Amino acid sequence: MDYNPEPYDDDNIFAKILREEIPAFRVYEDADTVCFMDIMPRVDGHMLVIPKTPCRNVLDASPEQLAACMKTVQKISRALMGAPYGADGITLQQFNEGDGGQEVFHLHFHILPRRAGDSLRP
Ligand code: IU
Repeated sequence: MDYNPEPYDDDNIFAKILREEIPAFRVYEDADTVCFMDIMPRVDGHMLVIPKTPCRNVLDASPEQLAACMKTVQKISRALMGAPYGADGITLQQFNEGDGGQEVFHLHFHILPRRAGDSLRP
């Protein structure tokens, strides 16, 4: 089945964060991606990784955008597992389209550092 996404909306909140029109606590940045703290963390240390180029979600992404995001996701996740943060595990989440749970329509990956026995806040 064909996927015919809505056009990318340049006014979405993550596009504004990329343009630094609204603030975000950035923890990492490279040529292709930015990682920043989620404003409504579902666990302590909840972060988001986004591509710098326009992209609605995974369904809409190029292989290069996916590769760049996953490279950053892995880098940050490995760092969180190490000292000093010392997470016990990492949950990754990613949502596509409204019915798939997506609220902000710029591709993003949730990094949720986990502690033994914790649970995700709603
Ligand atoms: P989504 O369901 O994967 O699209 O969730 C969007 C996430 O973006 C959600 O976890 C929000 O807390 C988060 N967020 C943010 O970090 N900063 C913002 O200004 C807004 C949403 I609006």
